[in-house]
Amino acid sequence: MSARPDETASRRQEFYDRLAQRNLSPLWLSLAALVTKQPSSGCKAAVWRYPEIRALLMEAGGLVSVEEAERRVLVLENPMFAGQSRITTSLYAGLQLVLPGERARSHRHTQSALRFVLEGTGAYTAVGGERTVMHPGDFIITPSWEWHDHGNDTPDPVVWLDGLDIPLVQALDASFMEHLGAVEQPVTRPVGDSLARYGSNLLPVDHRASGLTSPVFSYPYARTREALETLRRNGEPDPCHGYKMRFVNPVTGGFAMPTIATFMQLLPRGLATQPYRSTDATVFTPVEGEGRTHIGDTVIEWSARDVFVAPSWATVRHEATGDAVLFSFSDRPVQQATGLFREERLS
Ligand code: 1HN
Repeated sequence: MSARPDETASRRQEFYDRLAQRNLSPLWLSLAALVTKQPSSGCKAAVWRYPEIRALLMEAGGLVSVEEAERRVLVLENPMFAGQSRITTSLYAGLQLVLPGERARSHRHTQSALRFVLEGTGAYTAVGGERTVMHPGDFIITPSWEWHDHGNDTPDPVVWLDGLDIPLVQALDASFMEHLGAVEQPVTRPVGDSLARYGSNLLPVDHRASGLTSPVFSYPYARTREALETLRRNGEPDPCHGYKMRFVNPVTGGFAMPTIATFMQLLPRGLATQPYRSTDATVFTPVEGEGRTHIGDTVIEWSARDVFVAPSWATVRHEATGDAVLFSFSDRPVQQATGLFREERLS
């Protein structure tokens, strides 16, 4: 074969066009982009500042009723994934507002959700017939396919961060959703029931593991904070993470949710952590304090209730200018279950 280069190119193009008509494509043109040497999604380090989003959320409160919206949420979209409702490649995040007197009607879906309370005390979310009362810093779970509705009978707005596995469920094409047909599910258990049953280092004597999600669906901040404080008194921080704990399902010791890992870490004032990277892109929200985080070449200055995201395999270093507490979540359970998770300490 001794064709001129431009002749070769045009014959190939004509061939590729015929392939496309039969829903075929040549792997040799896409292989390098499909199987990369390292994670290379478009996901980019980014930050959303609370005062700015809060103002926009309140504006949304005046423009759209909760009945119309179903959930009044501003979606945090990674700047590289505009229009795709994802903050990382696999996870969704949004800020939700429930105004005084409002009810967000009951529905259920196969997507799992976490709520991390940013502002407001005394609103509630109901799951499994039990209401849980929200305080700033609480981590609350809505398991897959459980009815859930929210209400706010306090005089103040409540704002929380939603984290869902929407892009994961989308990738698997396994989304189902339905409405209860009533605004609220019947309340069948008193406030605090599941915490007493499952969240007190005790389990009901005949409890058998069932379901993939922690039966403790609310992890109050007061308890989490106290544990971190005690750890600080008792020993040295981890060089990469400070005092970092993961939320667990007390029945299994595994992550609290099947698809989303959640963490809380205390960074003492002045601590500069050593560089660390992992394959689980992570969404952070500071609960207390101030600092900055280096994510690859990006430097993000943060204070309480901001939200920022670190992509997969980006090098992360935190610097706490005051005592700081960070909540974070990622898709680590999925990566560990499939043998994909990698992490590296770089110092
Ligand atoms: C949802 O059900 C809630 O129940 C929040 O509060 C955000 C985003 C996408 C799909 C369902 C909620 C959601 C959502």
